[in-house]
Amino acid sequence: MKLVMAIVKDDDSFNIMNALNLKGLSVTKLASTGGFLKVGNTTLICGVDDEKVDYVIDIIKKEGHSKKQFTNGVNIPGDNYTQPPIEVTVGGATIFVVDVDKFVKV
Ligand code: 2BA
Repeated sequence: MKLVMAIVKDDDSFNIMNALNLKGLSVTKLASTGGFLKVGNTTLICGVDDEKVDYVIDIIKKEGHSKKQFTNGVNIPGDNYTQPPIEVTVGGATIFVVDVDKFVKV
């Protein structure tokens, strides 16, 4: 068994969860925050049999869209300099697949 952990945009999380649920797959949504932009994003965790991992990734790929976003200007402490905003491309999704040693429901 594998745990698919996908960091997605908040805007895409509803559609991704719906698509997974419609295919009979369970998913849990965690509120998370990106370290670079320091804005909210969503981490979805989905435990699946090994042979379904690519299927899950395909669903996330289909429902997750990338978007361009600007960073906030950052004040550097002790410095009169504010780092100017830069444009970055966020998503569609950042996905980690990890081995599950044990899966129990009691
Ligand atoms: P953030 O850390 O807020 O990053 C948002 C976007 O900013 C990133 O999009 C990337 O385009 C850019 N970015 C991130 N770090 C950067 C840096 N040091 N210098 C320049 N640009 C940078 P994505 O790559 O699509 O990542 C979206 C979110 O996925 C990230 O939000 C973070 O929450 C998560 N993430 C991405 N890679 C990760 C990793 N290796 N480990 C853990 N979380 C990750």
